[in-house]
Amino acid sequence: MIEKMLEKIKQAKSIVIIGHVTPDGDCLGCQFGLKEIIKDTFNKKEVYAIGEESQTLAYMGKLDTVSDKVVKESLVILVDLANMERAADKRYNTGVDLIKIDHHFNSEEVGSLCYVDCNVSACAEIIARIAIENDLVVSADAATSLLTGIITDSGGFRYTGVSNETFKITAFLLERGADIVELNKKIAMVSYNELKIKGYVIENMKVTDTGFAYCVITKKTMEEYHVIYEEASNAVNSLANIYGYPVWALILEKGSEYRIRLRSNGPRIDLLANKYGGGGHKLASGCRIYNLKEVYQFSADADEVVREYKRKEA
Ligand SMILES: [Mn+2]
Repeated sequence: MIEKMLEKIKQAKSIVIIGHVTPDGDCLGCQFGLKEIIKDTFNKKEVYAIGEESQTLAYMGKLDTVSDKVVKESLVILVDLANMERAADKRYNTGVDLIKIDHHFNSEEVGSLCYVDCNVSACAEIIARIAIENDLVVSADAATSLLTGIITDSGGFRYTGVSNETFKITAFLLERGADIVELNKKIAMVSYNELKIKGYVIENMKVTDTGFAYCVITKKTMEEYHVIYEEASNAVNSLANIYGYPVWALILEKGSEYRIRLRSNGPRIDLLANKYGGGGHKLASGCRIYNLKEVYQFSADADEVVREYKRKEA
């Protein structure tokens, strides 16, 4: 499959790389990293990374803007994108050909080639592995982008999916010039307002009887704390690792709905997310509800997941 993929890349007149909406470090890391690798390996190939920017990850670079005509003439590569409704550019289907590289559980199968490996910590790990195995050119910038993906998606080498392979790949990226100390510094930086909203989350968290911890952040609260949606949503892990509360979530108002960022260090919660029209990984998923009344039902369902888990554990 990888050989075919590289052949398609080689043959393509131009390439457009698309990730998901509200991009994280892995999404943008894959977009910038893959773009750089293709440009450096296949001389003079036109490669564009398009989609949504992230204010908090702006140090990674600027995305491109392309006309409909360019997309139509291009091979489109999707990265770190499980469900097509989350595609950061809706023109993904208008290209000459479509391929996909992803690491999400329940990743939608699309395109003429769809390479999904859910055993890795980050999509960036797959791209780095392809580069290593096929002797593609990986510059220091590309290595930095891919390592950003690995570090952010693995929570600093702490989450499921981290393996000896992850460290071998990381060693390779360091050899190629990625500066892990600098990178960790950048990733760890928070704004004053971001820290304050974390305080709000801890102060205003609710818990259910059995062990689900959550906090609702409305648009009004975001305004009061002068944070944008991304900054507020980064506070999800302020509720992580509390004894007795293996499942936690942030419920954030966005537009006319509420996005739920659901996390676990025990029971799998992707099925719960599925029930609410979302999905993701076994221990990190997302879904949405449409009004605050639904919070009661959602927390009751999450509580039930924890109850079942604790019953089995006992
Ligand atoms: Mn990812």
